[in-house]
Amino acid sequence: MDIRRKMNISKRSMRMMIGLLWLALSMQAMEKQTPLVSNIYARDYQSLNGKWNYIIDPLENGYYDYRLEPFQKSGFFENRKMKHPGELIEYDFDTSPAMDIPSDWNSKDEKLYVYEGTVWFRRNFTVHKEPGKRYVLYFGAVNYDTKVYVNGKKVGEHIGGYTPFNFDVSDVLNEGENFVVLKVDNKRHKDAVPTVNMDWWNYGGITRDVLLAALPATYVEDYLIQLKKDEKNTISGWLRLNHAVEGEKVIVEIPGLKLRKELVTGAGGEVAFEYKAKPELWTPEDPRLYEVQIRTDHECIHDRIGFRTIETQGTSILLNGKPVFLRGISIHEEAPFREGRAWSEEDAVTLLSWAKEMGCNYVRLAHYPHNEKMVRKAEEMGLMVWSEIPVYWTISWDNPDTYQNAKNQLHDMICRDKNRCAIVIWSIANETPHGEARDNFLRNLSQYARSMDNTRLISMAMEVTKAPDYVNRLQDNMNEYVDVVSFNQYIGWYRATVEDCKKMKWDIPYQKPVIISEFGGGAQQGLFGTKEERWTEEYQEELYIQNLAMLDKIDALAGLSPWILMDFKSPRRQLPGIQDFYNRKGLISKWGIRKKAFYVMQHYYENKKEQYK
Ligand code: GCB
Repeated sequence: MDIRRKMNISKRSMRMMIGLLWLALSMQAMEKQTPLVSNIYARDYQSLNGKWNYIIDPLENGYYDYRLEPFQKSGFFENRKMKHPGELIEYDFDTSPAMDIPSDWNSKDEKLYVYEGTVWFRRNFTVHKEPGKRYVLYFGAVNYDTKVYVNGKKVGEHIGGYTPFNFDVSDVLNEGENFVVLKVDNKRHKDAVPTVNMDWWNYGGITRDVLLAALPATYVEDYLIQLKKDEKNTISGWLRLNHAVEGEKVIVEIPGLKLRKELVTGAGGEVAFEYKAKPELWTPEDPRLYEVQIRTDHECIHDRIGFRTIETQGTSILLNGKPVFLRGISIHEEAPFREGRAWSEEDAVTLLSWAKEMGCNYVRLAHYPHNEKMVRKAEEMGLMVWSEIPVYWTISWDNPDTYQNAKNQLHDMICRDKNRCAIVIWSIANETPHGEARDNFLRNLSQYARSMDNTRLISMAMEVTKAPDYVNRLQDNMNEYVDVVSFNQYIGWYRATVEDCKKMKWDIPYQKPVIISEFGGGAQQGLFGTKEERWTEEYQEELYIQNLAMLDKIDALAGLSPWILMDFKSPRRQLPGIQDFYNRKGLISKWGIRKKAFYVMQHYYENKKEQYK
């Protein structure tokens, strides 16, 4: 007997059920996030940066109806237009203001300066579809919770403000005119990553590039090319196509090494390879990058890849087998010379040139993955990189969704940047409160990072505790799961006095290299006085002099990244006339003026460079 009769369902309802099931399945298929396309800038793409119209929607009126049910139809994602004068439509992208993208909305519209909520964005664009091509819509980053619609259809969503994501939109693109609508929500949540509490501006919006890539039906989705672990004379790697095509021919060529390999993909659309080679190794002094080409019958991807080894031995960090001191500085993704988020190559060059001028060979990109241009520029300029996920302060350690979120961000950070030899450290957390749930969370993250990449070092910014007799003790169960023990300390600013630095001792019971991931204090650039007066350049200068002398007593000291290169916006910093919503611990002002302490660091690094020659 037919199942319909058995369950007493009419033919009509049966048809409706099948229809709904089909709709649900196809929506699911449509919304599936496409695995990240590696090295997107080397693909054939059109930029969707530029003017996007936007609608501020604090009540999420464009998403929910008046019963707070999500709209199936009639949401702002439909981008509707009046068809006759009697029609009621209470929004209009065409007559709404426009914003330059990439940007953060806080610095673009006064009304949005401290706004946290939903803003809708829309951009029209034209595509001349080439037969057989796949079209992938790529976002460098959007903060924080994003829903993406193309021509009124939802193509997917993404959580997290600092990592890239993309969707295959081929099936919803029209020949000719199209529109893309984003619902972007930057409200903070206790269970989010980062959580509600942080010391930087929660810049909302489409903060990095938007690209529409036109890819061949079968394309190289991802690849890795690097020195094989523990072997300086072997380059190894793998690549993967976007689907499981067996027998696809791929050529990987490194002309500078006269290497050319013809490969054939296996059943999973993947292939691994190894070359015997003797590349000149990448160093901060000579940041050699090799042109790499990956060719199939349908595409040619260019990359520039450097080769180096990074490891620890006892309390030393070895770069290419030689001890190196990480002469660093911490940097936020904060724009120099204007308000807002940094995102462009020009921003990257400005910030990194300042680091170079200070004598750095290393930068800590805090507290989240920075944009890809920043990492690539650092690599070209000879700066090693610490890259970090925003597992910051008091995360919801017990919540499995929070863990999954942190893990996704870790995954996407490593996935995007695994070919960047400049990155030497993946950092999984910053200043997190001790406890069993936190230990489990971080142990799992560390193991996951290692399973994805066993060639780099793992660290996290820990904290020291105050013990009697001016002893500072580092005690953290996570020591087992990091290669480098790093910690932040603010003696002379939040704790003790600058004078006390002279008496401080260290108790660090781990046989691992130590990086001081943060130290520092605030000064308002141009405010001069005595070294006893807070906020003066002299106070900050003296704090740096005494901290450096104090930190140099740590036997295992292998690097520093003082807090911070440039002043940055933070709602936690309210002191009128001094802070005005800026964290003033920068060694350089927002307007590019070096404070006195900048030169203290510069001098210290000159000496360190000599010592490690
Ligand atoms: C820290 C945090 C950093 C803050 C800094 C400060 O320990 O890691 O995000 O901005 O202190 O200025 O207090």
